[in-house]
Amino acid sequence: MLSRRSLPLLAVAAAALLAAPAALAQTTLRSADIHPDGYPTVESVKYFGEIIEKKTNGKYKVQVFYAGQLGGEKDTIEQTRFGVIDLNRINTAPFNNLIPETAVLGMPFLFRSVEHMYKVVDGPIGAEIAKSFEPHGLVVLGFFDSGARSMYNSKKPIKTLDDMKGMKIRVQQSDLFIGMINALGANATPMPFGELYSALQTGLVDGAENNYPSYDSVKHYEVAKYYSLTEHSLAPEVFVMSKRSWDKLSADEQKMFKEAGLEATKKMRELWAKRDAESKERVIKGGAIINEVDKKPFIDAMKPVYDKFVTTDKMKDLVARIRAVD
Ligand code: GTR
Repeated sequence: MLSRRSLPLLAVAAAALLAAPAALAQTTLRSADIHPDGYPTVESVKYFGEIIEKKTNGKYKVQVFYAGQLGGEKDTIEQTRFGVIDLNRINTAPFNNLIPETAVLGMPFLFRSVEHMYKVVDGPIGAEIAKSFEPHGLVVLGFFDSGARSMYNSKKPIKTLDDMKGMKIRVQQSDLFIGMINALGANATPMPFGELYSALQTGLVDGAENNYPSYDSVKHYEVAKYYSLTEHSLAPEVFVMSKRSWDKLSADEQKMFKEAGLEATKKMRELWAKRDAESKERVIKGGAIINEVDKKPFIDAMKPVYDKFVTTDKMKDLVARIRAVD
């Protein structure tokens, strides 16, 4: 039976109920990726979302818009900076023109191995480069692996530097990548990844450069079967959050997001190693012809690229420090 004395208690309970929807209000964070569902980057950001949802008791959810549903990488950078997109998994290359420090990570033949790259991005240099995103409205939550980028084309195997002459090679929208390809004697054509299959098919370009999983996932090997192991750049992927969305989080939530970013990075690297091997097998089965390349002439041809793109003292210092990491 309700007594008079229970009434204030009921009022408190009713007020709590009314307040509850606001407290539990769910925010769905939108995340962009140009890769298809199932790709390691997409799966790792989904994993990030699962961690966040659990840790915030459902307050935040992440929805990954994969396969370029929100646009090409260059467009989504702008949308992320302005908070239209909350999260973005993207290669470091499309950031090069906006944030010069990121170009350091894509410099040709700079990293000696994937382990070297991990050591750099996981250490103080990575933290410093991550900081350079903030004045541009972005917070870095993790650097993901993107393997090594190699040349592929529809014409012939690239064995010597001479084979690059006159080739029309698609690159990411980054002056550094344009400079790299031109310095090899080819003609660089920047375009979004999503347009590349038909550009290869129609002969608008002869080739491109990428890792095995990207070459595989959108079946570029069907229209460009020569894959030559130049392994010229290890430019990693970066997982970023819009600073506008980040600033809406409490300090505790920001900590959770950073931790979840690290977990997603770990997950991505596991998934990547597996996918890299699977993709190599799949492209070979699909008709790709893979050849080794004597890298020395390619490395030598990159000297002017360093002179042209490593211009500030800060960048020179970063390159020297990266080389010194063992
Ligand atoms: C991939 C990378 C993408 C995109 C693509 C490209 O390796 O994962 O983010 O940069 O290359 O070449 O456009």
